[in-house]
Amino acid sequence: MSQRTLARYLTEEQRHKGIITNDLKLLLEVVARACQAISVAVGKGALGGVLGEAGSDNIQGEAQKKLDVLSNEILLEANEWGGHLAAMASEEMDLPHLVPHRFPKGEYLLTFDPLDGSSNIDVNVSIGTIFSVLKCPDGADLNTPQAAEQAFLQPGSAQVAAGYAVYGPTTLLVLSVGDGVVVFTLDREQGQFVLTRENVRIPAETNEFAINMANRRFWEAPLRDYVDEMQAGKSGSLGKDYNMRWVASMVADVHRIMTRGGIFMYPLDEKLRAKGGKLRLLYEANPMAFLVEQAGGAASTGRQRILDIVPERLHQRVPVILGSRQEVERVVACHSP
Ligand code: AHM
Ligand code: MG
Repeated sequence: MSQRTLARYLTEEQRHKGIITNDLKLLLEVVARACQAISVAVGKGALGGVLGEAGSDNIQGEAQKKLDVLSNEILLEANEWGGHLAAMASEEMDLPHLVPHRFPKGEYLLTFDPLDGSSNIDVNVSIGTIFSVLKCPDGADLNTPQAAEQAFLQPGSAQVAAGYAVYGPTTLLVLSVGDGVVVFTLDREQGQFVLTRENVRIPAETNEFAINMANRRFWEAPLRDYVDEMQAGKSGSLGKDYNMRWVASMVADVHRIMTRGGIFMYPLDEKLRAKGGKLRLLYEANPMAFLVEQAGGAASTGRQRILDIVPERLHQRVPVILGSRQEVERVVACHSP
């Protein structure tokens, strides 16, 4: 049988299941092309002059890397002319980016973290792009970037598609249009994404956890209790040993969980209390929670299902605990009074 490319997968989803519209198909193909372009830039590294600091800060007060800025520009330019979008929002921009008047407007909203895992760019460790697609509400005010922010403030359960690209030894695109999770591998010679895994399922049980242990002294007591139990291993109440991994690129840590299970945690801690968490709801937590649930896993703040949160701000942050269902349920149980 011939290879199933991304274009073919999307066409078949549309034809047989009627899940996606023409515009959504176009949008996802354009996002995938942008990820290919980012993958090329990432692959050139020092030879392409793309490593190092950009010399600017984003809205979150984080120093931007050259690749953060370049990836953001690639996604904006690729998506603004196609007529499928009403507006875009990104980790790297204070306010939404409106589709310029010279182009037609469509019915979708796109949010993205153009280059996730920025601290790993210069050390040649896997990084990625995370994106989420929402429907633009009828009658939304898109006259100014400030007014447009309101249209994005929808719970993650309203996402119509979400995905991430991982720029690692291979470039992968992991996607859900609400019909399970599929994985495409970039065929660099042919320049297209080819379906290499279908019906991704996250095992319900695991013995692997991912958390930045350096923050342990700042965690809340329930989280500390939960991690202590895992560290006690065979000699503790769980009766099994656990292993720990922390790449510090959410895309890579989540992809490991998509491949062999595990639990990923960026919890609330004393340092982060005023901000609400480290990871951003609209373009990190929500798309990853959508994908993880579509693969049979769970995603919670510890106290609430992530996809149920009604956002109050574009760059809102949340605690994130996601992965193998049984482990996430145990963390939630630790947080219950
Ligand atoms: P970024 O989007 O600016 O790269 O930040 C998000 C990243 C996640 O990919 C990762 O899980 C986390 O920050 C790592 O944080 P830390 O360096 O505190 O371990
Ligand atoms: Mg990020």
